[in-house]
Amino acid sequence: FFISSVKGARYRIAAAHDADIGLNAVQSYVLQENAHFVLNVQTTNAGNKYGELVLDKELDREEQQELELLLTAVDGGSPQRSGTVVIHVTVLDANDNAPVFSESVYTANLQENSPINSPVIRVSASDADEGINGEITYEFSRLSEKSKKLFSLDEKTGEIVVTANIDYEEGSKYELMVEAKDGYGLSSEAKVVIDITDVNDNAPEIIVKSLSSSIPENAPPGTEVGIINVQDRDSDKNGQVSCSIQGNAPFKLLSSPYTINELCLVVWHFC
Ligand SMILES: [Ca+2]
Ligand SMILES: [Ca+2]
Ligand SMILES: [Ca+2]
Ligand SMILES: [Ca+2]
Repeated sequence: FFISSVKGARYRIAAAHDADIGLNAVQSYVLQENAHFVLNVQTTNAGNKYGELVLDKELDREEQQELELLLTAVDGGSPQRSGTVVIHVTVLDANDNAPVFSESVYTANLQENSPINSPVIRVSASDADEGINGEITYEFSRLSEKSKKLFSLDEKTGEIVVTANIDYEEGSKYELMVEAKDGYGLSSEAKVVIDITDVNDNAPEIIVKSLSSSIPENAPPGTEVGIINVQDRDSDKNGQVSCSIQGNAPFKLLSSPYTINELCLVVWHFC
């Protein structure tokens, strides 16, 4: 028997042969107690008895791939005679398992400006079914246009690699949803979180916002001469800027009381 079925399914067993007739012929069948099948004995119009195996508790190939049942046919003669057969049952696979990811959330760190094809992370799912029922392919689901340009996913290996320049200043974190599908379309999802690490790839920029073209010679120390805006697109230490005036000029830079990125150029002392 090859079985792939739901509870209540019936499998007819060929009638046992008994050369005798009447009471001396087969009177009953007995099925050895087992976890999945019960026996249902039917009588044909001609009065012959045959057995039916009725699936009482569903089979799971992932739990048990084969089982053996002992069926005994008993006649009504005296002495009573019986014959026993072993019924081998092979359980066929049904696609009853979706792929399962090894993690529900994968996290990866990636340095900005990593070269094209740099590996980011490999996702992996398994499927308990066999053959095409358990064959997994990977793909992105609900991917933003931006992420689509930056990353690709190998549908066979689950490896995510870089496909374009990653700029921390454009985006410091990406969340991608990946899907694992088996051969018949059962699927599951996992999330991949990619944190981009900043690299010091931007020089500070100095913008003179205002500057007095002339200053009276008796201007007192502290007189504001100009406002300078200083910016560095990098983060943390990579974006911290220190400014100084070269040479021996009678000016000083003070941090602006109003804006974090601004400095005031003030008169300090005339020699
Ligand atoms: Ca299965
Ligand atoms: Ca499956
Ligand atoms: Ca940077
Ligand atoms: Ca910088």
